[in-house]
Amino acid sequence: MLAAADETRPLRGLARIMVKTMSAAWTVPHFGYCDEIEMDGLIALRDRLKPLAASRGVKLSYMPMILKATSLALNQYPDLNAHIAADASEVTIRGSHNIGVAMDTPRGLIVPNIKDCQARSILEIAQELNRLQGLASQGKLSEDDLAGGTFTLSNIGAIGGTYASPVLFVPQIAIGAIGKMQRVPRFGLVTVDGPNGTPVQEEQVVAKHIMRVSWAADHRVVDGATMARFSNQWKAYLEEPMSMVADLR
Ligand code: CAO
Repeated sequence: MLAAADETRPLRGLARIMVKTMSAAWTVPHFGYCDEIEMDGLIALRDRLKPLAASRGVKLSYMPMILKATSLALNQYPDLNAHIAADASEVTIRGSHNIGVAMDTPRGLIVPNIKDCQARSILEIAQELNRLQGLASQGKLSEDDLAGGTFTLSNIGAIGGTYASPVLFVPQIAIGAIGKMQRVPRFGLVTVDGPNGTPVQEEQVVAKHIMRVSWAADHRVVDGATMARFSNQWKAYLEEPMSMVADLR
């Protein structure tokens, strides 16, 4: 078969914006940090909340709960919800948690943000995510939907893959990429009958739902220890979702 003719395409519109933003991001010294999260508790919570969400006309994926956990963790690590000045002379800690969600659309990558996640319930976040997803798929997001993001999550696992190396969305200083949730073997404690018929706990290989997260942060202003502590808190919320209730305001 003959090779097809070469084709040169101009980079315009969203593609042009991606050239500019990603080139700017690559000048920032950043570091990566990964961890894995056991999602069985969150799966059970979503199963319970899904009918309630549906009765209010809301489609509930895992993202709204992940976004709420992010906002609750940012309450404890507010320095990560920040913008850095172009000349790196100052950092502005942002009061609102306007968390961007990277979206794969027919026109390319676009990152609208959910305003004030700190003040929204999980179902309100879900409702807003539904709205943004609907507009993004039709190419109808407003400038306001796209402006003012303070932190970003990219659920690349919705398409596939476990780890990623996300690129900062400057002037934001941190971003997280979420991998595909998978059922995999892990060690866990199982209750079995002991010698006298009394229940005892035994370590066995058990099935767990695992989701990986890959964070990237601007190493000029964020140190690895802060990112690790933030990630630990975020992981704790997702693995024990009832703990989110304790910190809701
Ligand atoms: N692991 C397992 N299942 C996942 C998943 C994951 N990481 N992410 C989504 N799913 C599931 C959802 O729970 C949903 O299942 P149900 O039908 O049972 O509810 C289904 O897949 C479809 O989810 P969705 O994609 O419609 O919704 P979402 O809220 O999870 O994600 C969005 C929304 C916009 C983040 C996603 O659609 C998307 O566009 N992801 C791609 C992001 C991207 O391109 N990042 C790269 C940026 S750098 O170039």
